[in-house]
Amino acid sequence: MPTLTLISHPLCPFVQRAAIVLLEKQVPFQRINVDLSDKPAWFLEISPTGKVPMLQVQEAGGSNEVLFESVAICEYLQETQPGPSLYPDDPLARAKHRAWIEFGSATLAEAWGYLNAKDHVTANVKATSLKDKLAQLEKVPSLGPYFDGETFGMVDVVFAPVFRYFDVLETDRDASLFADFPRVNAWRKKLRVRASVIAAVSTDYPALFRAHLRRQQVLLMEKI
Ligand SMILES: N[C@@H](CCC(=O)N[C@@H](CS)C(=O)NCC(=O)O)C(=O)O
Repeated sequence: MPTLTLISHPLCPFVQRAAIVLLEKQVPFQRINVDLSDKPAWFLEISPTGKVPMLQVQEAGGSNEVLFESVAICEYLQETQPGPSLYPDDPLARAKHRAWIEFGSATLAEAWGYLNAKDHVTANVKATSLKDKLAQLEKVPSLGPYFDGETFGMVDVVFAPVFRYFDVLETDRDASLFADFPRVNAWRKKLRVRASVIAAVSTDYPALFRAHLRRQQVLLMEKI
């Protein structure tokens, strides 16, 4: 088995995807955090995008490869590591899951825009877009307790870091975002107690996330 090193940042939701997959599959790995505000030369040397996550794959024979892009990393782990499959076997179902993963990335972007809004107009626009996404999820027949019923899978992996933001804040304003979507809300609560989801971030994640929002002087700062 190769030695795996996840090149990370403590707050990055894309890093969390790879960490959750590694933890679900119980694969040993090391983690190295990179200061994204002052990227080290070694990181810029190996990263085509200058972004985390990256996964360093060191084979016992000496070869050393580096992967970038969270979805590519998750798919590599899914295909190479033992442990429970995070995709359905049926190709049609699998394709649907991949489409919802893309939807998860769009939902993450709306959530991030909402949380980082510095004025009421932007916050309201982003809240509306986010609620549109939650409304679509609410209609998914398989939803509950996980995205695909009883089986935890890659769509859950992608949504867990999105929901984590709101779990940390839990302000009245954010609770109201989920109020009209009881099935999504129950899903969110199921994901936040999953061992791999909990272990994907450090225990100081809530403090680091709040500090980030304060530094950005976001509108929500009044609430945290
Ligand atoms: N599409 C990429 C997105 C990764 C990404 O945006 N990572 C952020 C941190 S959450 C980053 O490294 N940003 C540094 C930069 O853009 O300079 C993926 O899925 O891996």
